[in-house]
Parts: sequence; C-alpha cells; structure tokens
Amino acid sequence: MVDTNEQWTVKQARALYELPLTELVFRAQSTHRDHHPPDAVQLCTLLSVKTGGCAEDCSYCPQSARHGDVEAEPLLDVEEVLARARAAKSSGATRFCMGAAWRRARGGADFERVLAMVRGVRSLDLEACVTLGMLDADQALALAEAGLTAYNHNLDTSKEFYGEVITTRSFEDRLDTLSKVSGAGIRVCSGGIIGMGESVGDRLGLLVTLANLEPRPESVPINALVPVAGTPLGDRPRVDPFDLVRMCALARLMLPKATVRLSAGRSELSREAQLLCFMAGANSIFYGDKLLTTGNPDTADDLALLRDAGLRPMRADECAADEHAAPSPTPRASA
Ligand code: SAM
Ligand code: DTB
Ligand code: SF4
Repeated sequence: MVDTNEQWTVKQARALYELPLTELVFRAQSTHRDHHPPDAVQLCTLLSVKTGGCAEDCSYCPQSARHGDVEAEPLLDVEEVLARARAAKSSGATRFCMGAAWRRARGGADFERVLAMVRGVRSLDLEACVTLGMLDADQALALAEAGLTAYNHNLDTSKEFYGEVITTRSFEDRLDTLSKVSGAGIRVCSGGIIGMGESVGDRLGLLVTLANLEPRPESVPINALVPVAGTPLGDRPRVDPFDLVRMCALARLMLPKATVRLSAGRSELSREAQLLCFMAGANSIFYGDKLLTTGNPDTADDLALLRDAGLRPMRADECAADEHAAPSPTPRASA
C-alpha cells in the first residue's frame, strides 16, 4: 500500500482501479477496518435552503437558470430549517447538510441567516455542513465562528474534463474556495460525480487531486449522475454500479481516514450494489426522501437495508469529525 504521506499519482491509482473487483474490495475493506467502525454508516440529511435560479451552467444540475426547470425559490427561514434539522435528528441523522443554489455565497442579510442556521443546527448537537458555492476568506471565518463542521464544495471531475461540464467557473476557482475553507479551520468535504461521459483517467485524476490536497478532505461524496431531463446530461446512460463500487474503494484506499459518502444516485442502485459500496469502504449515505431537488430512497428502506445487512447508523460520538478534530479557527477579531 502507498504511504499516505506520499503524493498519489494517476499510475498508482490506475493500478488499484484495474485490480479484480473482489481484490480491490477486499483491500478497501481491510483499510476501512483500520480506521473506522466496520458496521457503522453515518446518516446525513440534506436540505435545499435556497433552490433554483443559479447563475452557473453546471451541465448536470437542474438548478441552473440556464437549463434547469426547477422553480427559483427564496432562502428559507431559519425556523423552518431548524424544524427540519430537529426532525432529521429524531429520525437518526447525525449530520445536517444545507445546500444553496448560489454561484458564490451571498453577503448581507442572506449570509447572516445562513450563519443563524449553522448555529441553530450545531445547538442541536448535529454536525453542520453547508454548500453555498464560492466563498471568500471572511465568509469562511464567519462560518467557522458559527461552528460549521464542514463545507462541501466538490471538484466534480478531473481538471482536464472539468471544462466539458462547467464553463462559468474554473477548476482553480474550486481549489481556491477549498483553501479558504481549510484556512479558516473548517473541514473540507469534496468529491465528485461519475457518469458524465468522463474517462476512467478523469475519475482517477479527480481522486488523485483530492488525495493530494493539503489538508486532505475529511469527507468525500461520491455521486452517480442523476440524469435530469432538460439538463445537457439528461440523456446520459445509467452508471454501471461496479464503477461506483470501484470509486468508493479507491476513495477509501487513497483517503483512508475520510468519511466516504455514497451520495446521489442511490435510488437507481440495488440493495446488493449499495452493500458492495459499503464493503468497499463507503460509510455514509444521504438519508431522507429527497436530495436537493431529486429523489432519494425512503428512510424506512434505508433503515431496513442497514438492519438486514447487520449494519447500524453511526452514533454522534463516532463521527469522523470528532475523531480527526481540525485546528481551531482563527478568531475573527485577530484575523
Ligand atoms: N451551488 C453549490 C455548488 O455547486 O457548489 C452547492 C450546491 S450543488 C447542487 C452541490 C453538488 O451537487 C454539485 O457540486 C454536484 O457534485 C452535485 N450534483 C448536482 N446535481 C447533480 C446531479 N444531477 N447528479 C449528481 N450530483 C449532482
Ligand atoms: C454532494 O456531493 N451531493 C449532494 C450534496 N453534496 C450537496 C447533492 C446531490 C444533488 C443531486 C441532485 C439534486 O437533488 O438536485
Ligand atoms: Fe449552481 Fe451548484 Fe447547480 Fe452548479 S451545481 S448550477 S453552482 S446549484
């Protein structure tokens, strides 16, 4: 196995990707057990706090004003969001993730409202994650002060394929936002999507970039494209579940301590395919009937899947964010 302090190369990643799937899953499961409880899956609930009307042109996304047919809605009220967070907690989630269809986080009253959402979610003893688009350094510090656990900002794909998917902001913009996030002491959640027409090399390039980030992401969402009618990628064929298993296994081997999140696309996955992803080291799912705008399996089905497989929801005290505590944020006053 490659020393985790070394920089990963695409060649090393490809050698893993090309292993027989049984061997790859075996290795990934062995690494998983060195760092994580073998039977626990973190349940995270997602809520779109600002839906639709986004200025970006991400080809996969139904919330882009350029091609999506999702109605634009205003930012939700804090109380409504907290009611949803309380419900998520009582149904077993330990992390609450809030997404906004923004190119970059809005300033002013909208940002203050997001800070109040973060403080409120943290006061419920839930992990809080937000994804608001690009951030500046002051916004990152304010989110850190509000107690944000992690900021989600996906690289989505390789640097080389990125321009085929998004033209309105660059791969470097994404890396810049991630460095603002980690610079403020907030944990980085960053992953990608497969099934957009990228090559295996692009998938490996994405994982190599993520694994070589300093600090490494503590959370890596692996999304299978949900093809949405009306988006440029609406006609893409379904992802081969084995490819998703391989991505989970590589993410586990290349980022051993991270929480690997089996994210969008589970509605199309059989229970057996999801179980293979768990064997390959995925240890989190989005839990709730909806992702941001598209469907997700029923919570009852997810609980039955875990129960039938002898797995269990991860307890709050086991979550990786506590185990791998990030440095304290720089106090705003002294920044
Ligand atoms: N606007 C913010 C941004 O893009 O950073 C946050 C919200 S955005 C919807 C969050 C992530 O959802 C995207 O980076 C992408 O990885 C994922 N996503 C969006 N649409 C998807 C789809 N149709 N299938 C799979 N993943 C999708
Ligand atoms: C991530 O990587 N996947 C989630 C979360 N982070 C924000 C979002 C998936 C969105 C799928 C399409 C939709 O529901 O609009
Ligand atoms: Fe906007 Fe995010 Fe959708 Fe891109 S992925 S169009 S930035 S909401």
